[in-house]
Amino acid sequence: MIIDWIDIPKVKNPKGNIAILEGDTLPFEVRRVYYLYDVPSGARRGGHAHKTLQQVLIAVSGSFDVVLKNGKTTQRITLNRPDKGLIISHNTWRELENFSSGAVCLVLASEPYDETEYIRSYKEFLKFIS
Ligand code: T46
Repeated sequence: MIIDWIDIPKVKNPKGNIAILEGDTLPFEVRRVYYLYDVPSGARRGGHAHKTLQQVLIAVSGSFDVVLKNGKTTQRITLNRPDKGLIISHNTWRELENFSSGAVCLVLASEPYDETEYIRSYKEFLKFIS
């Protein structure tokens, strides 16, 4: 099983909800935050793995699909709830697609950006994890 979730604690209110990420809600210390937005319909993101980076993806608005591969199993999941975080550990190939209009993918990452830590070829990925 590749898919692993975090239920993000929230304070519900008829005037609107608050989802809170603090303390040990996440399985790692957050060292970078970024988000994908204005993704055109039909665009595909990802298509790579990380050697060490861990991330949590949250659909803070709209929806999109994430395909995860570990070399043995492929799983597809739709992210469409701002109170659910998808944990993607290192050594996991990810592809993001089917972004709805207005979708925002918030990403909490365990490390600063480092291009040398990406594996952008699926062939290399299979070699790396074998
Ligand atoms: C991931 C998915 C969900 C930076 O300069 N700093 C950054 O922190 C990031 C994330 C990207 N960039 C640069 C590197 C490329 O020149 O932005 C450009 C686009 O990056 P990339 O093609 O990697 O974007 P995505 O959406 O395919 O992937 C990103 C993350 O890179 C990746 O770790 O898991 O979002």
